[in-house]
Amino acid sequence: MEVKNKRVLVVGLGKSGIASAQFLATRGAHVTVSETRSQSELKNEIPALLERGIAIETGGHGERTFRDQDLIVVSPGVPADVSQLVRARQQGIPVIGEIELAARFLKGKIVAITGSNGKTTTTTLCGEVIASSSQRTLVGGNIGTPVILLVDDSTDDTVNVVEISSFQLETIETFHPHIAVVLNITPDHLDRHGSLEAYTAAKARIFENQNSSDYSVLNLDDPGSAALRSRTKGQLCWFSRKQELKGESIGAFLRGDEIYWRDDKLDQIVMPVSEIPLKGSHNVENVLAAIAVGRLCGCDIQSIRDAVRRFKAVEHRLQHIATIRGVEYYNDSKATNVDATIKAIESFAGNIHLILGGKDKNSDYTQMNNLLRARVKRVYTIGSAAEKIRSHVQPAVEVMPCMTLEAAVERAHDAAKSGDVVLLAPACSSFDQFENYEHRGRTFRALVERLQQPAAAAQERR
Ligand code: UMA
Repeated sequence: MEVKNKRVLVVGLGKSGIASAQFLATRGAHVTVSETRSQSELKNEIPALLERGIAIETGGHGERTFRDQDLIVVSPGVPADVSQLVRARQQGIPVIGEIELAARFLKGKIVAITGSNGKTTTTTLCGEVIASSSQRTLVGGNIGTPVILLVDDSTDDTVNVVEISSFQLETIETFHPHIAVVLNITPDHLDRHGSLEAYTAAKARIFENQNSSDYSVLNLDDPGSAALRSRTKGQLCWFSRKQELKGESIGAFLRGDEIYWRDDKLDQIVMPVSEIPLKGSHNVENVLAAIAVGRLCGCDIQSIRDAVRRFKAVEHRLQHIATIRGVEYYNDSKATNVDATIKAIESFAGNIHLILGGKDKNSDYTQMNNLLRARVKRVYTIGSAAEKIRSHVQPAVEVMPCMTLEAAVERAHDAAKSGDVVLLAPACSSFDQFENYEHRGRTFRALVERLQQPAAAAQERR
């Protein structure tokens, strides 16, 4: 793709927008960026862009800015139906996302991972599994490093392991993963996609450019993922915690307490489940998916097993923060939808003090009620979704409205007894009170660490 001397508009000045604008300017494009935030909010980002000769529109997307462009590159957080984009498409201007832009320059193979939950853990683990067999590996995407930033480091023998969201899949055209994984599909982002069907359709686009020399990795236990078998031309590879693979099927599965890999009608033992150093049955599924990817990339079983055993929980994903007076504190700030929160609760036997809330995504919180009744001692609500959550879950569990994360941590700390768990798994996005889920998770950690200080001082005094 030639961008030299082309007029390119980049929409949105977050991580993807900044990286795309810089990339395009370096390659000689005439770049403009358009962003809804004000100039003062972007005072840290603007100087470096101006230095590169990039024109900047802040405070909204002007109709005229979108005219007379050769190409528009949108950030994933910008909805596809923004009126200026709709009109640009009608005028025949190509509109692509950062992933598509990157795909046109990236060298090597692509392993792409999507799903409603588990993407980041699986992407990180796949990266470690493949790297452990001495293959050149780069990791990026929705996990936090825009894929466009991988381009300069990629070579023909690189395996690019990328986490891809439904938002990013909405604006692909030629993006072609050699291995595409859909971990699971449960309702998420319905505020943006409108319906579960539209959300599923966006996820299924990960297979759009695959052919019979590629692999599509699906979860046999998850109806949403398994149903996508009809939407791909790639060779199917399965993973399953609940069913053994038979016949011609290839994939990773559980038999008793051991994980097996099946290929060429042969079952090979990979490792016992007890060696997985992560909590929760959802993480067994993530590991099965990563083992499947590792085998499809030609990794030997011993290096896969070693990589899994060495793996540490990714930050903000059921991450153990501290034990204070016998109470365990876990940060699962990345549980930004109801299904992820259900999986987090299922990872503990009971006695949970659960912090829920943030920005609602049109979610149905009543789905948690059976589990809340069985395993949660009290729910502490925060953020703008607090009242909706209270009305949905109060029939099942005691609810304490707290407004802020700080108040919730303090109340939970006051109430929890030795053997209890304080769990941040909010089932909502964070944007009402925090910059993002990482900021929310870091804040939780800092609040918990603050609680630790008096405990440590008291222990010293004793
Ligand atoms: N903006 C506009 N116009 C709009 C909407 C937004 O100008 O109509 C501006 C915002 O004011 C903001 C910028 O666009 O300045 C934000 O762009 P963005 O939301 O696309 O955020 P990035 O910083 O580019 O981060 C994106 C992903 N964000 C989203 O999809 C919301 C990051 O995923 C990803 O790590 C990053 O690209 C690199 O690939 C985050 C995420 O929350 C983790 N993802 C969702 C999820 O995992 O559930 C999908």
